[in-house]
Amino acid sequence: MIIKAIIFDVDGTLADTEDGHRKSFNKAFAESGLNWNWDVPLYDKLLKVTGGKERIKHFVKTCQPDFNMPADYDGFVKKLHALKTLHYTDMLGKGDIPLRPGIRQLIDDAQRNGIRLAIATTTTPENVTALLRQGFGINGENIFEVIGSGDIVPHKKPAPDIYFWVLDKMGLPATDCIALEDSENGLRSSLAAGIKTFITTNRYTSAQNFSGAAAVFDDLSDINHFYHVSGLPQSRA
Ligand code: XBP
Ligand code: MG
Repeated sequence: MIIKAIIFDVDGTLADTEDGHRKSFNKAFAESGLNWNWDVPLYDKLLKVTGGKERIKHFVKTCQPDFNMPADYDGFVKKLHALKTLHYTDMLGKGDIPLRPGIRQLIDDAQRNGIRLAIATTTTPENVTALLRQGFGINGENIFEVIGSGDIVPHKKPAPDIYFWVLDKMGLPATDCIALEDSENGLRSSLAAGIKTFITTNRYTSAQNFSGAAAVFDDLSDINHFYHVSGLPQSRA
């Protein structure tokens, strides 16, 4: 297989973002007068639901049986989530969440080798923009020829929709691409789209089930090992 494109997940893959998301949710709850607090063990469980708005609704359903739902519940969740996004992008803008080891090098090498780059994520588009600008500079978004994010597809990961959307925009078959993911939900999504997938784990995902992955790594700090295992060309001088 000659790899023509790499499709990247964002949260947990490009950067270790989930704790930043968690703290931003908590800030939005406090500012909205809600006494909800998502600690690490709870967030670990809530992460099985992808998408922030969907996660808030799942939390209300499973952990807040006495919550007095406002008449416009969807509007309430949307507003709460928009506040969370403000806090999260502010955190990214301050440079509090760096890229994970090896990511910068992988992207530089891929560009040098003519490998196409794309993103497939469930996170909100503003979050992707803020992360890419912080991690790769003001033109960070231009590195990726296709960015699939947020509510652009009807079903978020583990459904394959976002990967199908990205493949369609790139005009490539799944067999020409590899995906890089950090979570079981992400892996189920990319595999269901027929894409060979590599995993880098983090504190929230390391105990998850990665059956079907091409290989699992702690991170990409040994980038040449990753190139060897994945079949990507080695760095050029
Ligand atoms: C991770 C997610 C996201 C973030 C929160 O997705 O599930 O929902 O936790 O982001 P991925 P939002 O790893 O596919 O990027 O609050 O913007 O949804
Ligand atoms: Mg992820």
